[in-house]
Amino acid sequence: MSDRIANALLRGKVMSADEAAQLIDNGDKVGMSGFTGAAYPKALPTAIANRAKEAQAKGDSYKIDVFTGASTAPDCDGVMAEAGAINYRMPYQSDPIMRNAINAGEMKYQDIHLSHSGQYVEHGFYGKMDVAIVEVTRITEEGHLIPSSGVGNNVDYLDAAEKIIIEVNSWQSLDLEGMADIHRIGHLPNRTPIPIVHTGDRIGNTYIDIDVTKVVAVVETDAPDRNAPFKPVDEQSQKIAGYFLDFLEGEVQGGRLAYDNYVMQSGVGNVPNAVMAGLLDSKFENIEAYTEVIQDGMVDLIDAGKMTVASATSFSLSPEYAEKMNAEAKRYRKHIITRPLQVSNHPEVIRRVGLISSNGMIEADIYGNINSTHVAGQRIMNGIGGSGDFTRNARISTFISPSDAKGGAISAVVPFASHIDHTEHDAMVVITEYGVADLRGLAPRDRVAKMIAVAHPDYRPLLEEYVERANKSKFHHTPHDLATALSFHERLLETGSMKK
Ligand code: 0RQ
Repeated sequence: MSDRIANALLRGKVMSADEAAQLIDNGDKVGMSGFTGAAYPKALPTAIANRAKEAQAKGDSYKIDVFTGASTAPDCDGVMAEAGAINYRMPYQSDPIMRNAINAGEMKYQDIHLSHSGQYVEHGFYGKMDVAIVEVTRITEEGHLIPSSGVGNNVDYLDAAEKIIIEVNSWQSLDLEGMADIHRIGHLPNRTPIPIVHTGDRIGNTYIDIDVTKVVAVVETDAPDRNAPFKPVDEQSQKIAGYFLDFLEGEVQGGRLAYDNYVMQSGVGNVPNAVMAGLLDSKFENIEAYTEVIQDGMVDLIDAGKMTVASATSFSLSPEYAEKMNAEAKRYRKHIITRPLQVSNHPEVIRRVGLISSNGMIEADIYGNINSTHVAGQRIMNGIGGSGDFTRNARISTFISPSDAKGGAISAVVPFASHIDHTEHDAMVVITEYGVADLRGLAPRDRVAKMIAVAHPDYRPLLEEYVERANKSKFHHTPHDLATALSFHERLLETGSMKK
């Protein structure tokens, strides 16, 4: 194993996770690797959770602030949340235990645009960063770090932290070396353009250079990334995916897209997977992804020769595909680039490559405002993630979602979104299993009929009733009846259903 630690100084820092956790103090700000179940530290989170439990048993407190790239896994966010080891968390999570702790007010969470998170640390918005804990696949002789299955905010945290703890994970393939493209966007006021013109451009190093004197511990691990298997594609997802593909076809027919210049960004989940399965049999060729995470569907598109390049910051693969990636990383690295989050999600590049974004949502309102994060305006689900980075800067932004949730008790189309992540100025197209609401070029009142047409039929009469009331307003640009604008959500909280 120590052949993965080629640097002599860092080889001398090898210790157990429990020993390394002793170097993290109560109240520390800790930047961790980790992005959608990949590349997160496998050993330190449990050691930190154990420290918190030991402290609590003695009547003391031990809590840290945790910064990552995005969500992690049960053996990272889950164990630390369960132990009450976290005071503050940013920028994204999707762990059920952590979500409950946040919604119960037991820990604090700031859900922010992923592209902002690294630079907020760099700019000192959080004060000093005490520790960076970063998983790597290998340390070179020079002390350079070879990223594992994701990059996320690692560069920013390694640069900012006073102490560095490295986890060297032998489960991660050595053939991942060469996949990462590490470029620093530079410090203000001397930032220069990011020289990515095409999604596949490589502009940096395959390693992260660090100040090795900051390394206080190196911990060896061999645990797999804990990505969850995808749900099998169901009929509803297939319908939504079908409408999305029809939409793309319409763009080709309208002369706004060609079969060989589709650049995709895709959120993760059931529907995006169905979209990618649909693309396998479509006329689209030479598809490129400039996105946040590499998913199973993209791997299939690469294997089928349909996708030429996928640029992202991390993997988000099922366990089966993660094993396949590890076994065949040498082949895949010709098609896959992992970049720092500040590059993968950078507005400048997103705007330049002209991608079509597609993300999930909690709800949309009749004017096209999108809520991605809060159920009934209060209960956090996951977070905005990179959806804002992509939506705001996409050539065409789409949201794809079932028209209802929780067995029909919740409508995904509501009079007024109870929390707005993506405004009506950014969202262009909303797609459900009832069709496509193409809102481009439409004044707010002209969007209403389109949105109601993609709502679940059970909710259309309630939405029509609302519109009738709203239209009595004396203002006719974006009419609302403020007294009942949130009535769907009120009913949900009172009765468990948005239905009357
Ligand atoms: O809950 O798992 O308990 O059944 O949300 O919903 O329909 O499976 O869809 O997995 O795409 O998630 C918005 C949460 C949708 C996700 C959200 C409940 C539903 C279910 C999952 P259960 P589905 P998805 C960045 C991409 C923000 C971040 C983002 C998300 C669970 O897409 O977190 O876009 N997005 N990142 O029942 C109550 C509603 C609901 C609801 C769904 N209206 N009210 N619960 N659910 N709608 C870019 C990348 O490149 C990755």
